[in-house]
Amino acid sequence: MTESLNQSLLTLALDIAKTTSEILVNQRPENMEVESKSTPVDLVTEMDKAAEIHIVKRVKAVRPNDSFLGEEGTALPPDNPSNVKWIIDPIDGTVNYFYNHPYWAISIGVEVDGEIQIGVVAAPLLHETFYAIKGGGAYVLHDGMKKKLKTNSGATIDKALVATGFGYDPERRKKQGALLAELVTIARDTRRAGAAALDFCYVASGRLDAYYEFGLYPWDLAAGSLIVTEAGGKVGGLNGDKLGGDWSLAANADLFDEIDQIVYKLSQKYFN
Ligand code: LIP
Repeated sequence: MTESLNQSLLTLALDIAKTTSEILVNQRPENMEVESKSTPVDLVTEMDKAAEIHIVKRVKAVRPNDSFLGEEGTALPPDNPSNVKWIIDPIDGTVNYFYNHPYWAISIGVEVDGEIQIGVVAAPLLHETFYAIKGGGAYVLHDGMKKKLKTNSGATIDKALVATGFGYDPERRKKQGALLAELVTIARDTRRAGAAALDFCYVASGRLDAYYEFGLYPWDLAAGSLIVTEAGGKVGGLNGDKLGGDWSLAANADLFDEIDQIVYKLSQKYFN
């Protein structure tokens, strides 16, 4: 039963990611309305809201009792909730979208009975859709071709390409910058591209060896974390914590323990 439910949820999520991509690319206004959230540089555009409304509407049309956890909070709880919850970041990498910078994605995670079963991350301007089904592997669709995803292996921190991201609060960015300034002297190199969901997918596809960040929300990591684990990688918090707390870490399985302890020690130095 779970397998056929998961397959139908994946099919629906992939189709919704496709129609949402079409809206975000084809209807992107030159002068879009934008508001700020937690700080003046924490943006939400009219298209973030429009995309989330579209996603919720499409799901409700076929699954009216499902629940939602969306970054823009546009969905009302159903009267008689099912065991399925959609965890949505309609535009992950909003600042990039606002600047027409291609590194942004639609992230859709689907939980069944509280456990993530489906992850879909679509990057329309990069012509790639990453997806995974629990126990079924992780894949990327690129211009109609499907490729199975597998993380890197065997990296050590001095040969690791590590991504991270920053929050929107200046005091938090000060600490994040100080931690990165030390990490960059230890790792092969670092990247900060601005979309957590895609950073997870890049670990899953071997384009990064690891990705860590402080302060992610469930919608930033729901889909991407499943894609990493289904590609053979490992995700978690730091120092044995589960994913979903203050810290998020994803890495290939060989590197995870080493980078976990390095980032953990740096977090104790710069975040306390
Ligand atoms: C973004 C994350 C990114 C982080 C940004 C921002 P948003 O999410 O994907 O990793 O560094 O500060 O939080 O706000 O664009 O959905």
